[in-house]
This record gives sequence, structure tokens and C-alpha cells, in this order.
Amino acid sequence: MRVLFVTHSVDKFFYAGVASLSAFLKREGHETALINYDQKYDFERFRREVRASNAQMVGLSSLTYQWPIIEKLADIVKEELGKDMPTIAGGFHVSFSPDEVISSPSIDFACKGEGEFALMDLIRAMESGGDVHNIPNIWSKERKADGSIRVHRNEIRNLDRDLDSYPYWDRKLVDFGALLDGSGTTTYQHKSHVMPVAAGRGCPYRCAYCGNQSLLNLYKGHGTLVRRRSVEGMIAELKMCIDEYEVRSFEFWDEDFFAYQRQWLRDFFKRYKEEINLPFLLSVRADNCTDENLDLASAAGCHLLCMGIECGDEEFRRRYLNRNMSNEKIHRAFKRCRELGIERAALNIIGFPYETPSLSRKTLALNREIDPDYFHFYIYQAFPGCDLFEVCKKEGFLPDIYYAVYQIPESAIIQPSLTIPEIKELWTEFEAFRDEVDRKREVRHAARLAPVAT
Ligand code: B12
Repeated sequence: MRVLFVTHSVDKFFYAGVASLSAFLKREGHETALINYDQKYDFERFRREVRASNAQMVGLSSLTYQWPIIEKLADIVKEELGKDMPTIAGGFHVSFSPDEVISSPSIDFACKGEGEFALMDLIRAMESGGDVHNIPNIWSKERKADGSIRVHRNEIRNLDRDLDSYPYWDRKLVDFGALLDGSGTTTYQHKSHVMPVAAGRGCPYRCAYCGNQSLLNLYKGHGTLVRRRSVEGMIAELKMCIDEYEVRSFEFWDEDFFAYQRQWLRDFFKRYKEEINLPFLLSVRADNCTDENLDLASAAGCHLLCMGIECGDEEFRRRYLNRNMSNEKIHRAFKRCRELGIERAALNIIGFPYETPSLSRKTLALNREIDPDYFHFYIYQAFPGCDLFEVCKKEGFLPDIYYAVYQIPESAIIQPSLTIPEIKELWTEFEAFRDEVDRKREVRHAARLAPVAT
């Protein structure tokens, strides 16, 4: 079967989930293609490319903020390829708002949770004329002879643990060479030739605003969410990447790399240094930055650690965000990284439910104290399936269209403690601090690169 995937992003982008699905399908002899609807597209160009695609099935991937545009693209697919062209949607938004997605007239199937085995089962059933309405993880619409529609809401299947048996992400789905050449895969110091990879899936923590909490809830009773590959398997993929592409650094898309088992980390970092020896970036929790973890990562060549601060107030983090992490631990992690020469990126959010301007300014104050090398901030987005989404719903904080866009202050939730004009003001203050951080970093980098006087 020829499957056309559709994704949306504001820049040229590579989606791990879709790349994994595509690799599975190709391994089974299917053909795949991708349209990433980015800023170079308009609906006319999308129409033309869909028409020319020869697709036999269209798979659309959607995060929450992307759903309005993905739904529109699904409409266009049906207009161009006909009502009988099967469409399936998957991704975070679909997993946690499946009723909303399946009720969209242009979507025939919705995938809840991980899609590899579900999509393969669906394609097998379609090709063999089997039952497409009884596949775990897949919700489907059955159109009855009287014109009525029955929605089949199937169960979630158990998580598969054997990530080593998965094919590598299908990097041929995009022009990866061009992506690596430009700045398409990262925003950090190593701007080009940065290869994204992942050593595992899932995070053990239940932060109340994060999509991972929704995943932990979804898979309760269906296996352990946190899974990682063998060191052997991971090193083999890194070597393949180096052989096939001009890679100058790796960016690990694992949620909290230091959450992996201690012995695994020791083995991995040792082999990484010996056999790969390229700079790399990790995302980690500050409170998992033990001396041992930082020493291992640093010795293996880690050039940057990304850490979520989210809110500067310890008590707010614990009480509302379910994030039991002291400011002292954050200070310690940032200081220790600086001593080891690892750059630090701090990730922050403005506009949590019950946040006030003074709490947001505490976020800014904590960031000033820890003096990050990169300062990122986003508008709070309410993700279905998380505790804070329910809080927003209960309190009436969600606007009718709640698909907040993380860079647009106006898209924040509506609440009395922090109004949109206040958020806009804070946004400007955060931007000013980001500019300051960027300037300081550039000076540091320039000093590092300057020739030493003899
Ligand atoms: C790595 C990562 C990133 C990477 C890149 C991700 C990428 N492009 O692949 C970076 C750092 C760049 C990134 C950026 C952002 N991310 Co991010 N990211 C993650 C993270 C940690 C892992 C994602 C991943 O690779 N998972 C493994 C793959 C295999 O799973 P998957 O992508 O979900 O795909 C599977 C299923 O969803 C399904 N599926 C997906 N698509 C389709 C399509 C079809 C047809 C089918 C059948 C199935 C299917 O099958 C896939 C294979 O099993 C998750 C957290 C998490 N727990 O997953 C957050 C997460 C996905 N990100 C999130 C968000 C919001 C963002 C940002 C908007 C930034 C922000 N402010 O938080 C940006 C948006 C980027 C963009 N272009 O739009 C949210 C999404 C929540 C939501 N409900 O929308 C998450 C859950 C984290 C969070 N903040 O809560 N992200």
C-alpha cells in the first residue's frame, strides 16, 4: 500500500513518530511519502501535491495546537482524493481527544497511543478484506446502510518493550541532507549537521501540565511506559547515522536521559566516548543531575543540557505542577554544569492556571540567578489528558478554541489571576531577558573562539 503522511510545522521539520511508522511500513514492503505543511505551503500547493501523490491511504499526525490546521488538511485530502480515500489521524492530540478527532467528517480512523503495530494491523485488515473495526488502539467509523455511523472505540494494546527490534526512524522520508545543512533540526550552538536520535521512550514523572502524564494514564495496566534500547543497539544506529550523513553532533530526543538506569548510563556514555566521540545534547531533570551523571555525560562530550524550570516558585511547582524539585537542586545543577563546561538551556512556561504576575516574575528571577546559556519560554498550553487541563475546564479557564499556540501570548488561557494584557507585558520582559542571555552567550562564544595572543 502507498501511504501518504501529512504533518504540519512552522519550520522544516522531522517528526520522530511518523518516521518510526514509515520505517515499519517500509519494512513490510509498503511505500510511504510525506508532505510537511510548513510556511512555504498554501492550500493550493497542498492540493496539487495531494492530487499527485497516488496515495492509497493518508495518515495525518497532530499535536494539540496543530489540530485546526490538520483537520482542514484532512478536508482537502477528501476533496481531492474522494470520500473513499481512507484517512487515519494519530499523534498526541488524537490520543487524548479521540472523540473530537473521529467526529471530524474527513477522518475515518483515529489512533490512540503508539501507532506502529496498530497501523500495520489496519493495513493488513484492509488489504485482506478483514475486519477494520476491531483493532486495538484504532477507533473507526462504520457507515451503516441506513446512513447512520457507528464509532468503534477499541481498547489500548499493551506497550511493546523490545525497542531494539524496531527499524531505525525513516530518515529518507525527508530530505535529511538538506535538513542537516540548514538549521532545521535544532536551535542550539551546533546549528547545522545536528542529528536527532532517541535512546528510548517515555518519562517516569507525572508533571501535571505535561503530555507524558496523559501517556502514563493512558497506558496504566498496559505495561511500563519508560523503555530504552540496548547500548549496543543505540551505538549501532549512531554509527549508521555517521556513515550515511554528515553528522557533527547528536541531539537526543529522550525526555529525561538521566532517568535511565544507572548501569545503562555508565555503559552507554563509556561506549559513546570510545566509539562515537561527537558533541551531544540531552534533556534532563535538574534533580537527576547527580555528580556522577554530570561527570559521565561531560566526559562523553555532552555540550548542552536542557532543563525544565517551568515556574520559579518551589511551592507552586510542587502544589500545582506536581513537580517536586527544589530551587536548591536547580541552582546546584546549573552551577555544576558551568564548572564542567556544559552549556545549560532553561525552559520556562508563562500562564499556568492560578499563576500571577508576581509568580511569573519569580520565574524570571530564578533564571537570572542560575544564569542559563539559553533561555526559552512558552505560553502554557492545556493538553487534554493532563490534570491541569481538567483544572482549566473545571474553573472555566479554557477559551472556546483552547488550542493555545506556544509562542502567542494572546492564545493563553483566560483567568482572573493573570490577564492577557499582563501576559503580554511579561512576554516583553521575558524577551528582554532572552536577548540579554543571547548577548552574553555570544560574547562568551566569541571569547572562546578568539585566537590566543602569543
Ligand atoms: C522529542 C520531542 C520534541 C522534539 C521533536 C519532536 C518531533 N518532531 O518528533 C522537539 C524538542 C523539537 C519538540 C518540539 C515541540 N514539542 Co515536543 N516532545 C517531544 C517528546 C519528548 C518526545 C516525542 C517523541 O519523539 N515521541 C516518540 C514518538 C515515537 O512518539 P509520537 O511522536 O507520539 O508518535 C507516536 C504516536 O503518537 C502515534 N502517531 C503519531 N503520529 C501519527 C500519525 C498516524 C497516521 C498514526 C496512525 C499514528 C501516529 O504513533 C507514533 C509512533 O508510535 C514528547 C513527550 C512525549 N512523552 O512523547 C514531547 C511533546 C510531544 N511535545 C510537545 C510539544 C507541545 C512541543 C512543542 C509545541 C514545544 C512546546 N512548547 O512544548 C514543540 C512543537 C514542535 C513542532 N514542530 O510543532 C507536547 C505535545 C502535547 C500535545 N498534546 O500536543 C509533548 C507531549 C510534551 C509536552 N510539552 O507535554 N518536541
